[in-house]
Amino acid sequence: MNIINKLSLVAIFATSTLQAQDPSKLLESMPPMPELEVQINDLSEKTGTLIAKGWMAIDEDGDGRVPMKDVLKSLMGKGFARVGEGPVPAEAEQQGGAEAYLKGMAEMDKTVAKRLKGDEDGMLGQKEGVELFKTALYELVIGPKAILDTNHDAKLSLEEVATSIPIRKGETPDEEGFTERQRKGFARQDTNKDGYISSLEWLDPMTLHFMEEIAEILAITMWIDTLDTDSDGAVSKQELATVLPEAGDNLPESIPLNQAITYIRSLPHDLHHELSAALLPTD
Ligand SMILES: [Ca+2]
Ligand SMILES: [Ca+2]
Ligand SMILES: [Ca+2]
Ligand SMILES: [Ca+2]
Repeated sequence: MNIINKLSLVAIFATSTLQAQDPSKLLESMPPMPELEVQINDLSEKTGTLIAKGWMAIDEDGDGRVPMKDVLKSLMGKGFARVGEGPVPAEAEQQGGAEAYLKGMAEMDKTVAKRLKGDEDGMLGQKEGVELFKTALYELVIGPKAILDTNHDAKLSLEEVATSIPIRKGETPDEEGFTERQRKGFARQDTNKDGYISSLEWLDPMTLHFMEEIAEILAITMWIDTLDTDSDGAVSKQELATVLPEAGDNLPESIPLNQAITYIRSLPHDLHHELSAALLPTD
């Protein structure tokens, strides 16, 4: 995913106006969407479980539940929700956006932290992980689409989508009243080209990918200190290579634990998968 898209997604996270709304209320006026619900449940189960596996890094008694405040403490000790120092993706550098990128990531972390909700005892477990992801999915992915569906038929027409892509200065609408940008924005989401963005197409793959990436990075960050076998406060290239023997030059010289999340974010995404497979508990 290119960095501009990533930053615009960060902006969506930081400015979501839906946070205070109950997403289920939003969908009450819609026809039932069983296929969409199945997809939402599957995605929430998969990604929510991944987040929860991260939390289990501090589950000393192994009962599958950990205090929310300890999760936050562990993450913040590794640079979470602070403007990081460390490597920045090449695209962000090239576009002069290193500072904006690091600030954007810190803002995004803060919105994730606000969404963390423990149970009545302030504990987090698999259930809370799934809930966290499902709520975020409704708020950030489904909700904004549902708002556009003014005739409540669970699909979006070009007219409905165009209202979210206002005409800019210098743009000339065609004879039907749509700009090229509106048509392109619509076409990108109408993946089966039937002229509507149906409810299953509301699950924008780019946003989903981004949300899964956030979950995976958080989970890895929770576990990363288990690789610091000599306890010097950093994970050296050699220590990393014990679980990623094939990665070679893709590995950083060292990951300082107090900035770990920034370093982990900068790794190529296939290394995230390899790291989470090596570090996280298996089912
Ligand atoms: Ca526990
Ligand atoms: Ca509609
Ligand atoms: Ca379609
Ligand atoms: Ca070390």
